[in-house]
Amino acid sequence: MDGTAFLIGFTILSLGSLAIYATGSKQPPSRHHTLLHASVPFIAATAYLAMAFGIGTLVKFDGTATYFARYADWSVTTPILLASLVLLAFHERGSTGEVGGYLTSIIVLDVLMILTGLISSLAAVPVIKWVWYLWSCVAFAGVLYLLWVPLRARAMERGPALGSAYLKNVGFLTVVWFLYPIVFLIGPEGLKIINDPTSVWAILIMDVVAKVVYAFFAANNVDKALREHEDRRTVA
Ligand code: RET
Repeated sequence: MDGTAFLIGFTILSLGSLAIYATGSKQPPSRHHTLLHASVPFIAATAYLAMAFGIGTLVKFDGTATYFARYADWSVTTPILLASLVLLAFHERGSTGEVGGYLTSIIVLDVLMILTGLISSLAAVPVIKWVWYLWSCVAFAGVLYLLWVPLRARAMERGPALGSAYLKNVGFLTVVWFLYPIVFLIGPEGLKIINDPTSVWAILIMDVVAKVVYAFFAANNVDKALREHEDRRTVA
């Protein structure tokens, strides 16, 4: 794989990080969302730079590559994206025990999903590969359950404006995140239906959507909801 795609990824993601920070709210109560969302493409840009230089790239016996930098990126950035949603669901409410409990559970499941996906990518024996792939999908199901059931209920309790922003953000995130196990499944780490360059370009587009496009979409929904939420509080 030549480094062009990785360098393009590095450029888009680093400029994306700057743009998210420059245009995002710097005032409470949504400043932390800006910081969290700006840090995600910054971390990913670092991983793309490493991949462009071949750092952390392992070519296995069957000739396929595992990009360790990609898994390192995901194991840090996906928890940040989830933390932002948990904080939105509890916006300025919730005991530290409850918020901390949800944050810990969802991050543990998410990191397990990424690490077991990495093990699946490295496994040479097909049965072992698919057992780890399925185990990663179980962790993914746990993440989706927490987002769609208890956390959605908490967000809805915060009123219609915040509830609807939470739903829009979780809906977007769920659709994009579903593409990752599909590309893994059909890519060189799985059934080898698509080759390495195709899978690298597909993941690059998905990363830009999941980290940069999502950040603008989420910030727009959160800012609008917070304005409505504050207006309602002032009238009441
Ligand atoms: C793997 C392979 C094994 C099965 C599953 C996976 C899920 C990966 C996901 C990754 C999301 C990454 C994002 C990065 C951007 O910040 C590890 C591909 C379920 C959901 C959103």
